[in-house]
Amino acid sequence: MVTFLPTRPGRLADVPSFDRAIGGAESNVACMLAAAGHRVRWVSRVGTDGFGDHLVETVGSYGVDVTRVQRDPDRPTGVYFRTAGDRGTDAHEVAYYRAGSAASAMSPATVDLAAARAGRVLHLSGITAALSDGCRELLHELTAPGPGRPLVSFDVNHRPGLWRSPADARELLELARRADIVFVGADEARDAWGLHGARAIAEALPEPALLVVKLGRGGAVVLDKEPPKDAEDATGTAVLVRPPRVDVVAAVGAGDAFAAGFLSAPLRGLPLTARLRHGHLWAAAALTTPGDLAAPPGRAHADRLAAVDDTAWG
Ligand code: KDG
Repeated sequence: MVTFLPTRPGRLADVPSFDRAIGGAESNVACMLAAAGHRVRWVSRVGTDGFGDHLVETVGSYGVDVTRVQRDPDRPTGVYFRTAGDRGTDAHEVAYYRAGSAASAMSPATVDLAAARAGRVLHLSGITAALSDGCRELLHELTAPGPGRPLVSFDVNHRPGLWRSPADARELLELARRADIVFVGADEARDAWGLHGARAIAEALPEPALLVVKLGRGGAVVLDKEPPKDAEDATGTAVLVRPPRVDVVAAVGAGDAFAAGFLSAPLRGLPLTARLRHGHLWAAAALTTPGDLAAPPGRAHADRLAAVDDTAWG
């Protein structure tokens, strides 16, 4: 999706001009993982308009395989405008122009399912499920159990502005239950599902092997239901890591960056604590950037920071 970032703070009604950038939860994750050296494919649908060209070219310039991005001659590329939140808060206004967008025409019938399933990890977002009935069916298809299914990573990404009814939050819960790795903010679990705290979320989501609950400035906790594979995490099925302190410029995109950092670490065989630390470090890069998408920290630098002893991590 093309994102329009405000050139100055203030209400949407007052901001006079916007700068074009790119956003979109899955493409943000894809770009960061590719920038960090992983092989990544983005499967999506954009218009044949200039915004579609811009997206394909920009996402591709990060090293993401965009050859399976479809171009829809009849529907426009989705766009959204947002305001800048007050520094240090996530309060901002959003105006979506994506009803009837090219991406909303994705469905099990239009998407190349084999291309989507080809990687080791398939990362999906609840935002896509909210775009149309076809998109919702697509996510059900991709999360359905069956032979050849890659590891499914699902970021709940509850966006009340996109859903048509509050009951749609149930849909997110159902999709999350079918995933192997789930990312959810404690605040969105409270708002969408009325669940308070990591324990309640874990009880409502017993199926995923890995459940990552983000607690804002309190850090993130990962609940691992698989048997421990390494000495560091051998004693616990729950690991909490607090984030480093940063001066927040804009919080949008931090969740995607966290997911990308967390996913990057197991692809390199790193243990749970390191996964959370990488998630926080990548999120810090996004938190200190005005746009939705940030460059991930360099691998050597991130590894050095992730390896410092526990006291430095709160
Ligand atoms: O997580 C960041 C995304 O929310 C942002 O880039 C845009 O995908 C987006 C959305 O629909 O809010």
